[in-house]
Amino acid sequence: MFSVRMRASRGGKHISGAEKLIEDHGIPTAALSLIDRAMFHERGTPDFINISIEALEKPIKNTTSLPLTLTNIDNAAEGRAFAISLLLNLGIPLFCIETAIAFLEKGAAGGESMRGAMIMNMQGERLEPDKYRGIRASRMDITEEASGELACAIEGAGLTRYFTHISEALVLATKVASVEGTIAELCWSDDPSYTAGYVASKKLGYVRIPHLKLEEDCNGGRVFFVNGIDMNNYIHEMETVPILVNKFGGLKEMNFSRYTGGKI
Ligand code: PML
Ligand code: MG
Repeated sequence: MFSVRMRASRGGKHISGAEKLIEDHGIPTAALSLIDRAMFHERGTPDFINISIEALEKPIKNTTSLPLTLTNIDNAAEGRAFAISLLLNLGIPLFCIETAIAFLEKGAAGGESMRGAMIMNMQGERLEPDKYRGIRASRMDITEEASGELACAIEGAGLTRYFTHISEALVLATKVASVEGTIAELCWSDDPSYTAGYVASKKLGYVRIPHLKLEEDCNGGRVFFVNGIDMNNYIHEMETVPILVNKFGGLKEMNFSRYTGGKI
């Protein structure tokens, strides 16, 4: 198995990144499709594209994805309030949540979106060694079979056009939640036309929130809330231990009443 990874930037600023785990015969197709993604991205045309192709040295862990919960929240204010309530429920102090949200809002890489993620402890401190790059969860993918299960499930919910975003985010969140010391992840997209994000954790699964920011906003990203980690081990596992989602963890839907904000 090989890891094929792409990252694209312009003037040093992050545009996009994506990756696959693939057998050797699939490398050319995978690399071409990643170059295509890099070239035609709504965040801009890159002046730098890096493609890395590496044989995996470590054994691949097979895993079931986090269960996917869909919510019908239809505006960013309610989306943020719901995300905060989920994170509080997971025991993360409000101060940390608000600090993390403020960074994501203004661009955690000194006013720009980060390539990777912030790591935040329960004191609201950012622990990632490189505050510009962040930590990039890496070396992960989903099998054709699990991908088919996910596609079927979200088709029923009318979300097929968002398949790539959802699938890649679900795989990444599954890996992040599996690493010892992760309490939760909060993410919303940095693509200006894509307002969705999620709160994910081992305990609650992947809770998709269709609106966590306003359209046209280019700032977004990820924060991993952690407790009691050994930083070197944490980063090592997040960035290098390969994980393959070979089963979809199932779909739930959560409906909110538009008028009360309460769950119905
Ligand atoms: C991204 O693609 O930039 C992150 C997307 C997060 C939300 C994915 C979804 O569930 O729609
Ligand atoms: Mg993006």
